[in-house]
Amino acid sequence: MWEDTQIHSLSHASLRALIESRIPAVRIDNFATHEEMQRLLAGLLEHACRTSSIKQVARLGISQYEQGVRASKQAYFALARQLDENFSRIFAQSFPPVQRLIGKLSEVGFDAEIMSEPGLGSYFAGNGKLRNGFSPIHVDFAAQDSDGWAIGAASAQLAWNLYLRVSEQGGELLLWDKLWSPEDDVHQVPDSYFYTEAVVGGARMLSVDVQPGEVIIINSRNYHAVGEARDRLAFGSFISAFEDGRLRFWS
Ligand SMILES: O=C(O)CCC(=O)C(=O)O
Repeated sequence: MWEDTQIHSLSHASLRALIESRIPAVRIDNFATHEEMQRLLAGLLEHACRTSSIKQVARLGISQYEQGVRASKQAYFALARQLDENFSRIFAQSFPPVQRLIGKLSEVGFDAEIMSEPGLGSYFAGNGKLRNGFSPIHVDFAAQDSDGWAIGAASAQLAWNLYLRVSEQGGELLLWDKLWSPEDDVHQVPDSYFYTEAVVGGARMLSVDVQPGEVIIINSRNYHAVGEARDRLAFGSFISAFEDGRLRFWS
């Protein structure tokens, strides 16, 4: 349960509290300059491969669930190698957001790096998400669906987003003080990863107006949603937290 409803600045203690779901979110202001963000945004829109899970979100990149769990591990890691090349070029013309965040987590005392799978190499980490519409209530927690993948052994999962372009209206990030547990699945909408509002009935909710240039990190096992948005572009990935303290990035 949250100890307060504040968004905390990044420190070892705040990130630890987020991993334990004791606070709703951690914010890093001024993560990138306007110029860096414009270049990243342009590079992603022009050069990144596009995939999607729902029509409201064009994913500029790939996802372990869509291209991995629903296809195969081999397919995901083969794509990951292609995208590493594609994205290195985009980052060379803008800046490397994943490595910048890894640096910031290391500075506050975490063992942070990109996730790897024994025998298959590094996961892909860092997608653009171009949103037109809303994302209903959901969680992102690999232990739910990733048996046989190293991320399935994580004890907690975070999601971070750098907001490159925000919606003129709406597009708020909605967070609930409730963690997913298996018995919640009676509220899951059939054939989707969304849940009906009954799943968060009675839980505290925080609405966050996201700002361009900031990074917000959430515990993605907490129920969350995004309000109706136009042309909202966020860039981010998941971070698995393991019992031994390792933080590992992947998408
Ligand atoms: O874009 C956001 O603010 C959060 C998006 C989201 O649902 C997620 O990262 O899982």
